[in-house]
Amino acid sequence: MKSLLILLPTLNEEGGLSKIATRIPIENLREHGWNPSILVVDGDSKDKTKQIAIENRFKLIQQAGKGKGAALRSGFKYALSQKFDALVMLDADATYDPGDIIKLVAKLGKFDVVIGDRLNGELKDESMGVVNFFGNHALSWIARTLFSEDIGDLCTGYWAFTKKALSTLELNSMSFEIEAEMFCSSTKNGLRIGSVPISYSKREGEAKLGSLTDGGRILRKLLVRRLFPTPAESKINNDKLALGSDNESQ
Ligand SMILES: Nc1nc2c(ncn2[C@@H]2O[C@H](COP(=O)(O)OP(=O)(O)O)[C@@H](O)[C@H]2O)c(=O)[nH]1
Ligand SMILES: [Mg+2]
Repeated sequence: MKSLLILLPTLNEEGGLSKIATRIPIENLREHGWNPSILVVDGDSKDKTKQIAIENRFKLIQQAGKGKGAALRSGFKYALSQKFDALVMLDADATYDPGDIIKLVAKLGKFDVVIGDRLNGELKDESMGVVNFFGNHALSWIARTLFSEDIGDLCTGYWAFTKKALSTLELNSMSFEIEAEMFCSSTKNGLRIGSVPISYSKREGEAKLGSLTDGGRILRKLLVRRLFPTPAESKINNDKLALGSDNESQ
């Protein structure tokens, strides 16, 4: 049996987390040879998010620093200190279908990294506003052009990595530009990137991403990584990234 770590970044995501908690296809994954465990990396939520994680017996750690990028990097660092064969990350706002985890991990091996592609998948009603729709297409096109690498949906929050692939990533993003940087670093390290079409639904709760500000940050990250493929020192010291010692549950 291979082990799979499922990483969920959360910031005040009680509605989304409680919805997806019951939908993670634990049995189906086991039937496909994967033994899953679930890791919630929280940004100090003030609602019931942490309680829901604990009730569901998920591993809960507190992120270092602030922002989704910092949270994912905390989660990756924790993951790399553990024994596992692959990692899947997805947003906890119930926009992504946890059932699609099966489709992503099925392609690992042939690929080092697999993304869930919303733009070539099924966008459900009210899942993505017009600005975000065009912004996501434009940023993905810019990424393909700058890096000569096929990527259908740069800003997707659904990614799967082999442990080896994850260990090669060099990241210093603090916020929503993290996925763009994951793409740039994967390309730089010669990782094979595959994709599967997925569905995308209306989120539960409030969005944290601001379309224009964060779109600008993502574009800037693509340009900076094209010129400087390796990140300069991060704003948060790698040693300070959480390993879950103080805030862990379970
Ligand atoms: N731990 C943590 N999670 C965050 C933070 N900001 C956003 N998230 C989570 O990242 C995911 C994506 O955020 P969301 O607002 O839906 O942005 P979008 O999907 O890119 O529009 C959700 O699960 C959020 O709860 C943060 O600062 N810390
Ligand atoms: Mg979202």
